[in-house]
Amino acid sequence: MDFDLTIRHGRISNADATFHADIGIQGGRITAIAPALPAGREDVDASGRWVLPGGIDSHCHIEQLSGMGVMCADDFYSGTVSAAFGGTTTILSFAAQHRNDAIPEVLADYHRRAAEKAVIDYGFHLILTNPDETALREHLPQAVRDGISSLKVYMTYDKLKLDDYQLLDVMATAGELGALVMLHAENHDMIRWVAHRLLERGHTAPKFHAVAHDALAETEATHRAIALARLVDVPVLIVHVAGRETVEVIRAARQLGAPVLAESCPQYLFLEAGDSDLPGMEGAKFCCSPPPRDAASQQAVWDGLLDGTLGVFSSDHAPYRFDASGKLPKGDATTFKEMANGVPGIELRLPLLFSEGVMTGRMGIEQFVALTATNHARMYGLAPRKGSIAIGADADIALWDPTRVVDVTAGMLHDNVGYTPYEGRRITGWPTAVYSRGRAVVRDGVLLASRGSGSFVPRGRPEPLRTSAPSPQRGAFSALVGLKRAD
Ligand code: DUC
Ligand code: ZN
Ligand code: ZN
Ligand code: ZN
Repeated sequence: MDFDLTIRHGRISNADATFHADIGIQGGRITAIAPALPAGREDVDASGRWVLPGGIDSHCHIEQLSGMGVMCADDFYSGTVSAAFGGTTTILSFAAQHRNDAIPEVLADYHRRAAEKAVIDYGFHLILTNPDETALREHLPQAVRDGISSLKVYMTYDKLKLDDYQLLDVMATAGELGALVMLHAENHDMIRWVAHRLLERGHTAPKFHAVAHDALAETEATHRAIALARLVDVPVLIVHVAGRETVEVIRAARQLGAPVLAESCPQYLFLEAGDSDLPGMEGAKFCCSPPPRDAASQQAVWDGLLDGTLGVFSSDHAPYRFDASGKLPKGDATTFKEMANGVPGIELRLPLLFSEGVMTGRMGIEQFVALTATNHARMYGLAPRKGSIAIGADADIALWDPTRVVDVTAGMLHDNVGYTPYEGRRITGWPTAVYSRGRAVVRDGVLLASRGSGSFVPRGRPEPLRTSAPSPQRGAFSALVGLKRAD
């Protein structure tokens, strides 16, 4: 046994167990886990540290043009550096098709930019806005063969939205290909109608964003998305769940056996609609879609994460600077309808949940690992290579100091946003060393990895699509309408 790296005397937690052991790493992979391994060429003493699988952030926007044409503030360098400082070792960000873009070119462009800059491993979900025959019959199958086994579609935004007919086409095709469909579920016309009435009456301030995106718009669209998925019997994943009723709709559907998965994010636990009620444009720092809601919704999101209704906790990092290049295209004259949508969170995602979930006793460390790493790996086809500390897996590991207390300031973060909606918050527990495939990326607050040292991770079939047999009730229907599924 000749290890490149050993991490010894730590307390290891996976999604299913916690134990004391040493970890031996060779060639970027974990090759031994045992009580007393000999020291490797590099030997890390993890006494007093919690040794966890590196986080997987399966929802972040990096170096992406938004639907409204605004470029994110983080490129693949700052975005992945910031992720790594927060204990994350793999990101799945979006490769966005805008309506006239050819998908192969979109993907090639994201591949090129990420390969040059990323410091941790990455993959992409395709944002599909034009599901025509070529996209569905040629480009999507090719993308799946190339390891991009998930896509995101939108039910709102003029430039992104698909109608229900198109959503069914996408879901049916995804079922055939073994790709997972992620849905941004909000009712477009409800938002449009309310926003129009608000603006007509001069209600333009950031705080009206949450009024325009009423919780009912989210609940209705989620219910509809689930009905569409049940019709074609194809798993879907509802992203960024914010509202109490939405959690209830998803829980009820899952109890019926519907193939629905769901995600939530820090902003729905730690922010609320009232945070955007500030003088001037300040409130825009707290605006994302769907918007954070009220205390009852925060509690419902906690409950959903704890009972498995919400299986993944991602950042939805949508980084825009607080100026005309980002959040405020018209400066102080920007209406809530014109603001760039989204809040940063790629670096604080794990520390916030560690502090408020694990350190308060709300959630066990194993559930933390499941929600922040293991479930992402399973749902998005990264397992068994990523998401757990196991022999044969990539050595993507974070060492956490549960006693470290940090008071958050925007200045201490490594993104390129310039503000954080979590300014001033006290966090207990922090990742002090982060390894990606056995390379130290961050140690004691110092970046050790170089630009472009991260790699693209081709993904296999997401687990929900591997395990779900067609439901018997829908078998005859599927035959009649010619639904096929990947085998
Ligand atoms: N949807 C996202 O997924 N992220 C940011 C904003 C949005 O509408
Ligand atoms: Zn030991
Ligand atoms: Zn979205
Ligand atoms: Zn997003």
